[in-house]
Amino acid sequence: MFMRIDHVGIACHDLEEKIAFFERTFDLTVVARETNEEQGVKEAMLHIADGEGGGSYIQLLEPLGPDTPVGKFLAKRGEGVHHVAFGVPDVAEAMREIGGRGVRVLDAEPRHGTLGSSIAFLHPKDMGGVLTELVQAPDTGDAAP
Ligand code: V0V
Ligand code: CO
Repeated sequence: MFMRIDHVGIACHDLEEKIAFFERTFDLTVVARETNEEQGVKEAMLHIADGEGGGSYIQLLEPLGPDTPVGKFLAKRGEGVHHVAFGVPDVAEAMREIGGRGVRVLDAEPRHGTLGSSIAFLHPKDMGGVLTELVQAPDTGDAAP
């Protein structure tokens, strides 16, 4: 079901400052920046590697306000790992399968994620304390018949 780790999401107060730290410390490169109003974040993806079905990344997340998932997380826990995202071939199917195994799926339907992806979240309380995201990479046409 899980093909790879798509990204690890890290909550921070200052996106630009954290991007500069990752660039100069690990020689990582930003491949996308996006503001996602629905998710309440301003985020950047830093490329780690390419793999089957898509790449893997560090996702840096700055909240758009205090009453957002990342804003609440920062107030409660401070900066650090916010979620782990797994690549799946079909997010709707993964939501159905995992939901049927007693894990709360936080989204009724797939949402818009970064880099054109489709995403859904699983409740951290059902996932050993780890907020978990499912990611379906955009259809690039590579797999066309
Ligand atoms: C909250 N909790 C967490 C957590 N956030 N535990 C582990 N990891 C996290 N990130 C715990 C929190 O400590 C509480 O436990 C409990 O869950 C309830 O938290 P809360 O602060 O009262 O907040 P809620 O219940 O209002 O919301 C928590 C959930 C919410 C997880 C339901 O944050 C959510 O729906 N998240 C999914 C959307 C999201 O995170 N979007 C931002 C990333 P105690 O203290 O009661 O024990 S956007 C993204 O990744 C994008 C766009 C992308 O990849 O493309
Ligand atoms: Co994410």
